[in-house]
Amino acid sequence: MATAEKAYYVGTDMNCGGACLLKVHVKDGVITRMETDDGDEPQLRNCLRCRAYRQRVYSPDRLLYPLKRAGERGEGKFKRISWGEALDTVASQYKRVKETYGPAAMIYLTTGGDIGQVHNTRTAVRVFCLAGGCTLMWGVASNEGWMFACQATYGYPVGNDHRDLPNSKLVILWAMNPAVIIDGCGTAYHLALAREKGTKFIVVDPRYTDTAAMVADQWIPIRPGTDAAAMIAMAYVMITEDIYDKAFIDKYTVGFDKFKEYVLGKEDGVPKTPKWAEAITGVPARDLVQLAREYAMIKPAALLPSKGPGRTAFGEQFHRAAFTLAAMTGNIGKSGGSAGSEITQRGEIPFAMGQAMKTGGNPVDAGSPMRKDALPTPISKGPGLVARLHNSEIWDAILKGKAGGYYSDYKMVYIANCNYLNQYPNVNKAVEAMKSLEFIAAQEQFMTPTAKFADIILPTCTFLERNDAVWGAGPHVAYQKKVIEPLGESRSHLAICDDLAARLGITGFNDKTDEQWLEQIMTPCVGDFEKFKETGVKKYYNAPSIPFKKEIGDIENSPFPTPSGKIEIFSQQIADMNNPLIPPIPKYIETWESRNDPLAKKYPIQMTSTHPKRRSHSQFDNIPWLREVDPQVIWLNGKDAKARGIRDGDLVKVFNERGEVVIKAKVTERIMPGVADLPEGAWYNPDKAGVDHGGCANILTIDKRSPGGAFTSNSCLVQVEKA
Ligand SMILES: Nc1nc2c(c(=O)[nH]1)N[C@H]1C(S)=C(S)[C@@H](COP(=O)(O)OP(=O)(O)OC[C@H]3O[C@@H](n4cnc5c(=O)[nH]c(N)nc54)[C@H](O)[C@@H]3O)O[C@H]1N2
Ligand SMILES: Nc1nc2c(c(=O)[nH]1)N[C@H]1C(S)=C(S)[C@@H](COP(=O)(O)OP(=O)(O)OC[C@H]3O[C@@H](n4cnc5c(=O)[nH]c(N)nc54)[C@H](O)[C@@H]3O)O[C@H]1N2
Ligand SMILES: [Mo]
Repeated sequence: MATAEKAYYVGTDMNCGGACLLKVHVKDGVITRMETDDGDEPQLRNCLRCRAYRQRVYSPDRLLYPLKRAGERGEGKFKRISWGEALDTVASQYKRVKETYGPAAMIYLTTGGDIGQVHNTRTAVRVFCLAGGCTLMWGVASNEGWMFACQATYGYPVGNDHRDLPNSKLVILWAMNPAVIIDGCGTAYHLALAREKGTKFIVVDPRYTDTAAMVADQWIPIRPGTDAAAMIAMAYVMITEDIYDKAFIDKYTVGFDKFKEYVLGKEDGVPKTPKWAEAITGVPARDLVQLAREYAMIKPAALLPSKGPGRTAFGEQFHRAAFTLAAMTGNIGKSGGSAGSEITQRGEIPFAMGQAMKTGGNPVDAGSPMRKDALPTPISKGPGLVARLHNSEIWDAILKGKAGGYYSDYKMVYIANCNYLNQYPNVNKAVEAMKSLEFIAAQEQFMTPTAKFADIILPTCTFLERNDAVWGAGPHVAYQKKVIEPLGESRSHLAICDDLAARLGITGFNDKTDEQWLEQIMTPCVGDFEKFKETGVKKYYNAPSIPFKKEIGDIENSPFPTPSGKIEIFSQQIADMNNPLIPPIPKYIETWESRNDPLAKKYPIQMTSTHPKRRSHSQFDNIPWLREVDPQVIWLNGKDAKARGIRDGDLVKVFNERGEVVIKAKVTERIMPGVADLPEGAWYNPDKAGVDHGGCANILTIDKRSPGGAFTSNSCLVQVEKA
């Protein structure tokens, strides 16, 4: 007998940082339609991606059965097998690799992925740690530069709470684009509230973003990778016009004098004037002067840097410079101000949400020394280990191993929750590396460009097919109800890991059901777990948290957790690294592949790869509704297009020494001349000659990390020609 349709509120989970709320209608075990939060304000409304999620769940391309490779790596030919055979193969390959080459020869590849408490990327880490160890990664693609800068300057990373934005008189969105980048559900809404209150908005970005269109009073286009120069010139204006907050600098910071010497040119003979910065950044000196004056004199003001400019060579310097300006204007620890952080504040939700099941120590990490170029702080302990591979260097490490100076030779990878080949730089090198491995296993929902290289594919279900919980920047926590049964034979992360653990001889891996875990984790934060399950969400209405309010309120008793106890504009810890490419004060260092690089003669266009509106990275690339809304194109300025005889909608070749992409051009004045943008995440789709027709940006990006660990995808020179 047919049952009535029911609707459930479900927190979402797909690597965009949103954790927004879906209203999912279900009838007879089938999702019939999807809406969004229509409950209490502030509503946690979904964007286009979540609203199209039904097409993702029921996509004809979903992987429903375990698969075994039946053709060449990358060819995409597979044969259906049983779960028993799939997991036996993975377990026996891990044991073989560990016994033959040592546990470091197995790399666990993952990105942040899901943010669920029970089903997440840490679950498989725990399996391999308990089974003898594996190589783990460092260098978070999102924001390693920011984290490095936070550790050095403040002692720990902390994000802003978007609910405080309407208290700002001036907001400088330094490449921040919350109208598209949901990272913190509700940020765009709070920008709109601020705008209504009369807050002034300035956007600094090579592109006129959707957010600029929504709120900006002024758009300042800037060349990629040059932001630190602009900020240092702003410091020059504030110092020479004597408009910075000296009392704040004296009380809360160390090392400003050394920075001042550099800014005024006493250190290197080059005064960092607005004219100096104009030549580097392309921003007229008068605009930099005005920006500096406004930021110094309109109070309180929030300079909000996004992660995008940090994803460049020497991206650490951008964040260190932003923090220094926040200190010079005395905006740290104050309502309406900002420490120059991202909008990621979930920290002061009044509960401690545990990580379901601790990871346990990794025997490979335990045997490893520290890198010389890591900060000796607790946060960097993992990333600082020599045994860890930087995300940008993974393909090189696989191809070269110990002979190339890496910690081990690498023979096997286990991939969960990421589309690694597509999402990390230098795809052509990735293809070569993946072909060279002895064994590859992938947990996937779709036949992604990465999954095509796997020997065994373990089909994973979506968040609508298992129980979990997520937290978000509302701030809120949301329940993820299993609204339908897993499709086909797909399974949840934890279910896969349970079976794999058993095959690897691990006892006591998991003694609870998903519900028991959730009850244990969630009860302390939501109180009534049953009610939480029923309503699907709990929103918190505590006062907005202000990063570093405690330290600024009482520095004597609440010092910053830095060696000096203060905000470190000069960092002795960095000085001790003795690396001129990681200077102890924020400096402008010209990036590789800048417009002055000799390579620019051949490849004169600076290419960025921004995060796309219609995808969360590569997720949703195959969803028809979304392809229609926002086709993959490369943005090109009219001046550059005209010089090349390219018209809007023409197919163009985008290439450099690493590879070639053929894609449609969008000719627009919304991007500055000399810069092109190919949004990241489109699926690699090569022809026989290896030319990509999918629009995958990482065909072109360089696999080289910044000295402090930043991902450098926005430092990339290309040439564009009519195809
Ligand atoms: N829709 C959507 N939202 C997402 C994601 C997604 O894939 N899709 N991914 C999520 C994740 S994991 C992350 S890490 C965040 C990323 O969030 P962001 O890093 O903020 O996003 P991006 O679009 O890469 O970059 C933001 C802006 O930086 C500009 N930009 C690039 N290089 C430079 C530069 O050198 N200088 C300056 N001034 N601007 C520059 C770009 O033009 C772009 O408008 O987004 C999250 N949210
Ligand atoms: N050129 C360039 N490259 C970039 C960036 C850039 O700005 N420019 N940004 C970088 C950044 S910040 C990031 S965070 C990375 C992201 O890189 P990835 O994390 O690799 O990107 P996703 O496309 O989100 O890949 C997630 C994959 O996991 C699969 N999956 C398996 N199990 C599950 C599950 O249970 N749930 C979900 N939701 N998915 C599952 C999905 O189907 C999908 O294929 O990309 C980086 N790459
Ligand atoms: Mo990210």
